Amino acid sequence: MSQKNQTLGEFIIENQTSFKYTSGELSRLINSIRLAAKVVNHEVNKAGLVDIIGAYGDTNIQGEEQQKLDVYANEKFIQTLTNRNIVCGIASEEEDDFITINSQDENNQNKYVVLIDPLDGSSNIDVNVSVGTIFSVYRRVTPIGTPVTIDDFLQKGNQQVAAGYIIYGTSTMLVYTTGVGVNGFTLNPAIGTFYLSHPDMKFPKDGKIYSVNEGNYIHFPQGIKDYIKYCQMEEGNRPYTSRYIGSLVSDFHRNMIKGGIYIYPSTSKNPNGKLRLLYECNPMAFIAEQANGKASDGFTRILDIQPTELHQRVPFICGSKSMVEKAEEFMQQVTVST
Ligand code: AHM
Ligand code: MG
Repeated sequence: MSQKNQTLGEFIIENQTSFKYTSGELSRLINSIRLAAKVVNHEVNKAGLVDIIGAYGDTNIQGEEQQKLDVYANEKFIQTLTNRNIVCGIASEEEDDFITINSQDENNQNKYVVLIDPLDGSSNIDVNVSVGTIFSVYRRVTPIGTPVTIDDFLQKGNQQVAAGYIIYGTSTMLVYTTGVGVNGFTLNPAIGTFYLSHPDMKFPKDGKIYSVNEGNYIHFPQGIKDYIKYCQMEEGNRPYTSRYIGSLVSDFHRNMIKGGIYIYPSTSKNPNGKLRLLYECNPMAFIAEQANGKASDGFTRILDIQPTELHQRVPFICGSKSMVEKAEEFMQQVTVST
């Protein structure tokens, strides 16, 4: 029986039998993420003290400038995941192509692939605002013992076996699901241990917070413009409150606790929005659904979208179920009437 103040290590051991593929492998995988999270957390917390922030002088595949801590986090997560003979492939926001891992185990039994955004919202680092790590885990679909292929990564989100995020905020938390609810663990930095602080997290069915970059308003689809106006209208429990950190993990986390909706829609400039399906939207959608929330692109459930590319983008509407359904209604009304 999970209880508050249980350590993450204890929780993993106690709950590994509830995972449908009962083996210790997934537990070891979560354990390695826990370790990398602590290492990255240590570095993120030092960001203001040492000369580690600032541009690294390189650009990633999306043409965005990488920050030093992005590179650091990417290396640490890859290193930690590679060292444990569990993962056979990794895809990362910071890597153009997926990485094949040759197991040191001579039978090469590694079954899992991990997709990761090592440091999301990294433009927030140099102004001391929360950033996060997002991860998504699948079982490979190609035969065990052979090198991974792109098919192992281009799986629908509904095939995820685990997903989670780490939020480096006022405190550091690891929140994850293996398909049986969502649990949140807070790091006690004095002793380096994560404790279960938020058992069985759930989105309130409805909420009062909407999170969207309204600076892009004129480029939004009509359905989203109409929904935003609806949020602002004085009626019932509205107007809602607008809160946008610009760090998906932090905006999502707050909305899950308080009730709210996060929107990154398509825009006239970026028809598929900004966020990446495989290592941003799918893991957040899996967590949202496991917490009674909902995630869609306005028309289709995020978890049912067939990916076609590693770094694919998708419009993203995610949060309290009633709010997402309302936003979808507005999107679909416009399609019907045009
Ligand atoms: P990143 O992966 O380059 O950090 O971009 C993802 C981030 C999200 O965390 C955040 O919600 C969004 O980009 C903010 O974008 P914008 O500044 O366009 O509103
Ligand atoms: Mg990102």
